[in-house]
This record gives sequence, C-alpha cells and structure tokens, in this order.
Amino acid sequence: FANMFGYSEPNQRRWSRRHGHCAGKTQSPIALHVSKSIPLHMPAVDMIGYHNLLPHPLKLVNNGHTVSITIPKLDDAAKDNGEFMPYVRGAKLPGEFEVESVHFHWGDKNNRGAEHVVNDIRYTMEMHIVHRNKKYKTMSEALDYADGGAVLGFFFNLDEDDNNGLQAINRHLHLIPDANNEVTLNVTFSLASIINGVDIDKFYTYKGSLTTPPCSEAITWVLYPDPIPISPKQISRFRQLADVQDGALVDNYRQLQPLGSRRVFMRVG
Ligand code: B30
Ligand code: ZN
Repeated sequence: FANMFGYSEPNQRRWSRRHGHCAGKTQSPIALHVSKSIPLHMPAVDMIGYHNLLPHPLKLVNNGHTVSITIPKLDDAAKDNGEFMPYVRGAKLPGEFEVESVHFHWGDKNNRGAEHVVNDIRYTMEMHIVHRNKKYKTMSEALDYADGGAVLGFFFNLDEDDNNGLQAINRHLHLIPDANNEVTLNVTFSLASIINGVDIDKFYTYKGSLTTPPCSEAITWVLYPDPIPISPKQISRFRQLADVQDGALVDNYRQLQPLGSRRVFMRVG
C-alpha cells in the first residue's frame, strides 16, 4: 500500500508530494453558499436510464478509503440487446457522461462526513455518482481532460427510519469489513432508487477536481442540497468498516479547498 493515502490533516497536506494536482487552484471540495452563488437559468440534469436496473454483476468494494460500487461495462451482446449505461447531460455539463461507479464519504460523528459544506452545514454523509465523458474510453484517460468527468453529489442526514433505497447497499456492508474485501451482489438496483425523493431541480454546479489523489482537475460537480435520510443503524454499518491500517474507516473526507477565482452556479427555474 505504498501509494495509499490517509485522511489525517498531516496526511492530507502531504498528498501533493506524490500528486502535484492536489496543490492546484481548482480543487474540491468547497463550501457552497446560496448567497455566494450565481443564480442561473439552466436545465436540470437529465438522468437517462437512472430508473433502469444497473448491469450485473455489481461489486461492492471496501478499498480502504471508501466503499465503492463498481458497475460492469456492457458487452456487445448486451448492447445489441438495447441495454445502455445510465448517463447524464444538461445543466452546464460539457457533453454526455456515463456512470462509472458510486461511493461514499462519512464521519465518525453525525456532524461530519460530507465533503462539501452546504450553507454552513456539514452533513453526515455524501454520496458521489461518478461519470465519465462518453468521448473518452476509460476513466483514467478522461481524468487527463478538463471535461473528462462529472460527479453528482448527494447528502445524507439522520432520520429514525431506515432508508429502503440504501438498504440494497447497506445490508451487504458486513460482508466487506476489511480493506480490499469485495463482494459480488446477487441483486441489482437502480440509481433512482438511492436518490428517491431528492428535489433534482435544485442544485449547485462548479468546476473542480477529484477529492482524492490524484486530485485531477477534470470534474464538473453537481451537488443537490436536499438531503436524503439515513438511519443511525445504517450509518453505523459504514462506521464499522476498517481501513488499510485496520483502524476504523471513518472521516474519509477532504478538507475544504479555496474557491479562488471560480464561480459557483445555482439553478433557478
Ligand atoms: S470523487 O468523487 O472526487 N471523490 C475518483 C473518482 C471520483 C472521486 C475520486 C476519485 C477516481 O476515479 N479515482 C481513480 C481511480 N481510483 C479507483 C477508485 O475509484 O477507487 C484509483 C485509486 O484511487 O487508487 Cu480510489
Ligand atoms: Zn467521492
């Protein structure tokens, strides 16, 4: 695990030694504020195929820094059969972006875990649906370009009831307790089922980076401030996972980065 990265403050300050982009001027995450954003008339994000079941076999991976759902690429037979990967376009997205993976950032305590801060609120968890610009063949190629990726970010806050959509993931977390554990899910689900109930007409968007090394400045961010509920039992399953050093995998969020000369846009109808 020589190039593993850690989330402690001293560790985060060292990211840029190996990954120069982490010291760039358009990094993520940032603090989002209604009053500091530019209201803009723009279409909502079109989420095409978000209601379809994801292709299987889905894998759920504890990679030591997050839990990631990896989505298999479609083979030719599936494509001939009319299947396609869910994708997004619209808003200020520079093209069409296919879904690649989904992962989470969470805290050890309820008042932290999310990466972006929304109107001074640090939510309990943030989910990232990662997409690759269709004009690039692989994510690693896409990350070399400013228009390479798009991440839709969703926030979670505590609620007494279990979130049924999240259960598709949550009930498997105990099967991947340690770093580099993975499990193949025998059931699939739709992206729409996880973000069910969110007001997708309300969002912030800005140009930034991956929030982990290599911190590539390739991401158009879209963040939905309307939080999704998660129960105490559900968040505790995330907190029970272990990281690479066998410590608790918690507080896997990056420090806020300077906005610099960038502008954040907020959709108005
Ligand atoms: S995030 O949404 O900004 N947190 C990547 C994508 C999105 C974000 C962060 C990273 C990404 O594609 N990283 C390169 C691929 N990774 C594999 C992975 O996603 O699990 C390689 C790696 O970093 O070692 Cu972790
Ligand atoms: Zn992320």
